[in-house]
Amino acid sequence: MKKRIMFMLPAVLVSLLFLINVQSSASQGTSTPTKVGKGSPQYRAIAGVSMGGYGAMNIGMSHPDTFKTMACLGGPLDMAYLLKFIKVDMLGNYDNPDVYPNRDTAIDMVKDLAISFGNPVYYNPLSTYFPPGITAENARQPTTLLNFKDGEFNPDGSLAVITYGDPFANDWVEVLLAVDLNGNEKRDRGEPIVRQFHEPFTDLNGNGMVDPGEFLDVGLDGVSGTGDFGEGDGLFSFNPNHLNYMAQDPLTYAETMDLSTLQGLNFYLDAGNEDEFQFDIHADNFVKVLKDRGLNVQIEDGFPDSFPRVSHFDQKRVYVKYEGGHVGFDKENIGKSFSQAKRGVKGAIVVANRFTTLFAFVSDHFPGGEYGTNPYEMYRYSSKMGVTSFYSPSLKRRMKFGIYLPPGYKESRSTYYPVLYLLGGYNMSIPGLANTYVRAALDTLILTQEIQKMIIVIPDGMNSKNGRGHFFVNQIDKERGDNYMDYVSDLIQHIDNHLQTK
Ligand SMILES: [Ca+2]
Ligand SMILES: [Ca+2]
Ligand SMILES: [Ca+2]
Ligand SMILES: [Ca+2]
Repeated sequence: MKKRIMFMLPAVLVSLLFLINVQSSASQGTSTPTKVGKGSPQYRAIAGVSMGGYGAMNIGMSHPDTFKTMACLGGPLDMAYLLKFIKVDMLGNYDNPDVYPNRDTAIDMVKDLAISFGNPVYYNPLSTYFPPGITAENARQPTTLLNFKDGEFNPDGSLAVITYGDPFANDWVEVLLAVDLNGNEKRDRGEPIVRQFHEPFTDLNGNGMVDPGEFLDVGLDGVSGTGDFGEGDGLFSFNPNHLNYMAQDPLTYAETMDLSTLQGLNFYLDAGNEDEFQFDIHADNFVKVLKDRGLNVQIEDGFPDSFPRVSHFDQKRVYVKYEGGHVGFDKENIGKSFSQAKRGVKGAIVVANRFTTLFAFVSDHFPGGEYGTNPYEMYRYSSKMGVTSFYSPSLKRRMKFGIYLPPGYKESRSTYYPVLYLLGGYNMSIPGLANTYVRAALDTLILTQEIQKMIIVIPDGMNSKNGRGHFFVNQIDKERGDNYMDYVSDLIQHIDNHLQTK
């Protein structure tokens, strides 16, 4: 059924349409749909890249009655591992960052994680955002905290602990504190970041867990006699903000979800074997949980077919490990990557492989469907791609979203389509996905019958209060954030109310 042809530039594509014998959809669109305008889980998919990959899996796995197919392209799936990464790899190696894309963005991400889930590094009973001793009044100016004890760097409290700017002096970090070793009231290279994720422990028996006798019951500050959070309670204590991370953890959903529900879900994952955020380890850990629960997962080293050919899988659960890092998304424009892939740009080909495989997996797991189009339909009832808006009752304001309607959509009011919700990466704009290049790629995939006709909806991944990513959660900090998971729910309702969804 599925033919293979090259991706072509849109103008070339149009002229070739008349030469290619394509299947007409006219005879397929007449069947009576069983469900109208309500949406049905087997005809809904949610997928995303990087931050949006997390959002897709977090929303999808917490709403298995809404989505049956979900996909994560190189995103966080294991929040415990994400916390470890922040503590050890990011903050523990602060002045030798190997973190893509740069320090500025990495710090913004920590801020946005703090807005979304609470500050991962410190516990402050007075604020989910600021470290202890810091308020909105002193966060954005030179502030020195005296007698701030820390078992790792300042056990007797004799050193000053300070606010600081990074990468520039006036670019206030707000959510982190540094130890001012040389007492000059600013952070110099090599001066450590205070990290109070949990009580000190040593994994003496090497089992990767905290066992009795392996931790010091001295509180999060790591110093005995201060009476801080967790001290002397007989338990291994960690920053209570971490509970908010673990409450929205795809890996925990996979561990705890009813087995028959989990079995019913279709998962597609990919990750680069050199991912700078180590999201490949997240995917490995997620797959291990699925396997531990007795579920088969097909694992591929590399894409079986490479752009312009498209990989297809019959299996319910697939994980593709591709060669490379957290590639492509610094461009923040997937459409341009499709364009570059046609010219043979190597990194862009990886991006194109990742998205064509995603689209094909989603399509192959929607039952039935309309494949193919024809020249008349593509002219008379051409596909649409654009950015529009709707009123979100949860956020009490109009919100943007991107939308793709397949060729032929406008031809009949009684033809119904499955929907893919596609969530972008951190700081990726809606037009980075909803643009003419992506539209041309989707049209071609439909024309060549690699994918069925579907509606694609692209929610807004930006927190309107700061113009940065929001992780598609109901953010814990209502002053700096908002209920973006509820926004996605509102959007689904809007789409089902106003579009011809299966
Ligand atoms: Ca200093
Ligand atoms: Ca242990
Ligand atoms: Ca203590
Ligand atoms: Ca304790």
